Amino acid sequence: MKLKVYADRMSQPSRAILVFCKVNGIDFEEIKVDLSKRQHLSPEFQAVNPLRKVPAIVDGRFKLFESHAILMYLASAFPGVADHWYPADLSRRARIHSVLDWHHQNLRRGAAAFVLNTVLAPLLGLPLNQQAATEAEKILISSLTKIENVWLKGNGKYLLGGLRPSIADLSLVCEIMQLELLNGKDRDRILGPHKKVQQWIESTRNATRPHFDEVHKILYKLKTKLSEKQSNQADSIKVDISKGHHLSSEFREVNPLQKVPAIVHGSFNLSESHAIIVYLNSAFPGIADHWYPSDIFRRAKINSVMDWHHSNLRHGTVNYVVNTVLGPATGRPLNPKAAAEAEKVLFSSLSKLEDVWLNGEGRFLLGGSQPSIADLSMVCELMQLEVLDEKNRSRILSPYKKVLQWIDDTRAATNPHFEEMHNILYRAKKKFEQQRSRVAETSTEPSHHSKM
Ligand SMILES: N[C@@H](CCC(=O)N[C@@H](CS)C(=O)NCC(=O)O)C(=O)O
Repeated sequence: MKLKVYADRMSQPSRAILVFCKVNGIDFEEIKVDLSKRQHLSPEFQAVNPLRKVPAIVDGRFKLFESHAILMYLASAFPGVADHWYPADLSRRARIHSVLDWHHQNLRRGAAAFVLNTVLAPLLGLPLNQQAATEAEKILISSLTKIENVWLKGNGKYLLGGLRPSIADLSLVCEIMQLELLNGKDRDRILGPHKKVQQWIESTRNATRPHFDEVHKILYKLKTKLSEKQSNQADSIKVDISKGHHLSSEFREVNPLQKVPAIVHGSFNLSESHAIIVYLNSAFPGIADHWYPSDIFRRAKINSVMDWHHSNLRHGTVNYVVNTVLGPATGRPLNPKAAAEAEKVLFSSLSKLEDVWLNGEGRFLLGGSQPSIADLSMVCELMQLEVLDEKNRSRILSPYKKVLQWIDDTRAATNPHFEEMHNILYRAKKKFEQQRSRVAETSTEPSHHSKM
């Protein structure tokens, strides 16, 4: 009966076993145990490996798990495996055991935990853990340093000065290969200083080609997928208006109008938030249709609300908040007359929202059951009313029940990102509240200079 190898090619020790069998011409059947589908937890697989981990083998009636033990067994049980893989010489064999034992708690522990907590966790439905990643990075770098300075010391191409690879080279290199999944910056920081390690990876890959690359294909594919995802991610660059950063010559290169937001996508620059959101919708695949529907009529209605927004809701809200609270923070005095004008515009805009665009059954503007870019833009505008004192905010918003519900619905549909992005506003709200209560306290204290 053929040897059965139970493996998932996403697993480093599984890949080491598969490469070993292929390089040594061992006749085997690969049985995929898909970890992402939790097949390792099935009763069938549990009968093979009660620890429910891959890799595992069944050779006739003999079952075995733990990749290092499997490599030793295969090297001993199958004729035709060259001696360099697992030398008969007692002391060389013992040194190989020594590296393999060390590997579990060091290189493997560091590499697996680092990749899990910087890249893989979200794909497995787990949260990324920055603290675990930092810990793992220390173990990983210290392990690579040991490999470089202890086992790759000397002129040999492989561990322990070997001229040809052993099972220890294969196991450790397969472990390191998962670093391919990291972003370029992390990978360079971690592997860059270890020149001998880099050379050794190349030598091991070359010695086991084409099987090495074939078995690692799954990793290269995932790497491409992840780097496409990374290149779709936006870097947010802070332009601090309170420090006048928007007036700097660097930022003028990005947006000659000296306003935020602005984007740079490759060699393309764009300003004006509505134009930016419309562009992002078309330039990035995978954005759900409800944000900016492809239906020409729904799209036109969304454009119509967003055009109206500039001179109405935005105009009213921004001028009201600047002239009642925010002005001094950006070097502008409060202007009660401008505030009164703005308040009229704001009230009239809120009435229009309530009676025209939120009129009907839908939770969002224009009767939508899911938010569009118009909902997002306008709710974000209204959020700045948070910095008003609570009585004033409630005076302005509470007559508009549908508007209040719509703000909550848009927040819920975009959380946790909505809250994360508005944290700065909540902090400012607290600061202004404290300021107000300090002013209130001093104004109620009896004056010591009173002439009573
Ligand atoms: N020390 C074991 C490690 C095996 C192991 O951790 N396998 C992982 C895949 S890389 C696994 O099966 N994980 C499934 C789980 O833990 O639920 C070996 O070298 O074979």
